[in-house]
Amino acid sequence: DRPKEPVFMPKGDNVVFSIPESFLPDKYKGLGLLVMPRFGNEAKEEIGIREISVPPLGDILDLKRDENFSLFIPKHRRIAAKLTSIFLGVRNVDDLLATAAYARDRVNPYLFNYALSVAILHRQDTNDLDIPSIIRTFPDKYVDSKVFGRAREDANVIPDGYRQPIEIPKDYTASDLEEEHRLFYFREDIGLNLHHWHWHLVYPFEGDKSVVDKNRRGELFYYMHQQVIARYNFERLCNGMQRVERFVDWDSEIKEAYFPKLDSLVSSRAWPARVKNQKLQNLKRDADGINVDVDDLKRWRDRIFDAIHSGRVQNQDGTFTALTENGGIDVLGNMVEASILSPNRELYGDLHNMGHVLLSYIHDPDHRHLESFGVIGDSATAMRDPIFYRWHAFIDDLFQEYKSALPRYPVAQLNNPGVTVKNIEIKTQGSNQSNLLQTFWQQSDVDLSRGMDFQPRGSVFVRFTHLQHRPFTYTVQVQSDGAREGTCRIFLAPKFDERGNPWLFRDQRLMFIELDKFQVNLKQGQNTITRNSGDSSVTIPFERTYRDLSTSRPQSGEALAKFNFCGCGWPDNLLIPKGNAAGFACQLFVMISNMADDKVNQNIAGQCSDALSYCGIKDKLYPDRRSMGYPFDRMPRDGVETLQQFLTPNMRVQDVNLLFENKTYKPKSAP
Ligand code: CUO
Repeated sequence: DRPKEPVFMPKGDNVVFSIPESFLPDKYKGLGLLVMPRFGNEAKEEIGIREISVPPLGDILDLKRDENFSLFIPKHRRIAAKLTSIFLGVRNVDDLLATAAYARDRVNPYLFNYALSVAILHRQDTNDLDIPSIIRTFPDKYVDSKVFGRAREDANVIPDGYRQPIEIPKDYTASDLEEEHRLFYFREDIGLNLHHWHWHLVYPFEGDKSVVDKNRRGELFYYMHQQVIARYNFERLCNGMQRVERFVDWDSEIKEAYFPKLDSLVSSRAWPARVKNQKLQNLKRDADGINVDVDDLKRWRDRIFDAIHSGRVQNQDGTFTALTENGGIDVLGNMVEASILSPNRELYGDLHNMGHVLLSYIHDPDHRHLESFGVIGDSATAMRDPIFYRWHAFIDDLFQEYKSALPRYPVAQLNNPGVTVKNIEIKTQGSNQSNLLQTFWQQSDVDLSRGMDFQPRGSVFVRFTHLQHRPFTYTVQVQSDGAREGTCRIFLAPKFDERGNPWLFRDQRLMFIELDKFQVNLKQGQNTITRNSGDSSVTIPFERTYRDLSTSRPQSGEALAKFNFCGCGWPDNLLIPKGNAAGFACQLFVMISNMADDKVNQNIAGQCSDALSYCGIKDKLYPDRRSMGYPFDRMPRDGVETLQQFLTPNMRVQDVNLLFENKTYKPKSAP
């Protein structure tokens, strides 16, 4: 809480840390003895910090407290890995607390928050500890900077309990003159950006191998971001736009601009804008230790294409490893991102990460204006900028190039003999019409006060507007010739392309967004499977996205514990794309695959596993043996041109209408 206030000031619900005088930063030494007791009197609970000898922080302190921090910048990654290692290495929770208390007022607040969060996520003895959502600590990364002026005013003048929520207009970053602005509700969705931040927190690409080396993390990097692009394209079609154009010509001007309207409370600077028609330029920023050319990016890209086309990668020691049918995508994911698991960072470089960096410094490539990076340089804010999607569409295309070279799934790898899907139906709450999905605007309130330093205590709520859908239920009728286990896989895609023509399967397969995946136990004969949209394996509930910021706090211990992986998950409010006011034609796809080829034998009891599709399960194997994206991750077998031709009896498709109601519901009044 309150990242810039000294550690001895009360935090959270009036907890105060009593720290040894020797831990104080120099400017409070001596003075500390005078000010600490004063704040101690305000607090309800006092936590004593042990005086231990903390390892030297060294170059971790090179990043000043009022600078911005980005994991994409190699120097920042290195010091983040160092600080994380320090937090991971201390013997017990008491020492971790002491080390954190010592570091907190010395280290850059963003860096401190990141390293401590990763350590808490990965230490055994902090397994059950709740890491606060980043929007609580750094609300400035998520909401219009105008809010903070008003919030300060309110907090100083109006007593706690009488303050009204400050309303953020739903589209504050641009006007309708900008076509790309139609997608503001997706790009700037707070829950979406929180998901992305949390995903990268759970899957760091640098640091101790024990932290980075997770089951199928390279493949999950590919799949989670592939789904982001599929979902973004879906939204674009709903808005009468074309699919996003891959950013492939790196010498061309970038026509889309982005003006974030965010100010950093930590650095007291505005996040730089990206004006239109800029070109990538070579970076030479000595202060950041960055010296990278556009040509470096091109060489890495070409070598990666070579590896894809030759079906093997060259390791650091000169040997070669084949990109195998199932494991190849994992190697490639680590190589493209790139993580420390890349087989050869010298040769294949750091393509995806450095793309973020080059784009984020496009306004000041040689640091002559002493400007920091733009929003695409931070995983907490990157998804706001349209260029994020153009860059990731290029990255995804690399993976698709590899996937399209893989053997096609023969019928035997798709069908589930004896199992036939007979019917699918969607029922939306409050509607009598079958196979209708409905979306609308909803307002919600969050409390930002815990991220606002040196303000009077008490809550400061802001009210923001986001997309939402009515809850719905799937009912699937399945005929089985015996008792069988299977995996029910549910996807949705637009029925027509941007010109209104029916799709070729080879293109439509990339438009399918995963809605749910769960196990079913079939009995012999007729089976009726029902499933609620709120149980989706893709999403986490709204309350968990916002955690203790929401007015409706999750109160049970069960819900509060195990937040760690649980904070990762697609926001429930964006499960269903927006559709449009006339009704947008979609196809719902349901498949019951054969469990014999899906099953991963492990016990996941007690683990948070309800957003497993994009996030995996903490400390466990990815709970589905199939390639991620199955059955749409490969080109179709010979002779299959349409979705209908692709279907085997255990699959079925249902037309669904996606209707948007252009009405805004106040908090608690949602239908
Ligand atoms: Cu998630 Cu480019 O990887 O942002």
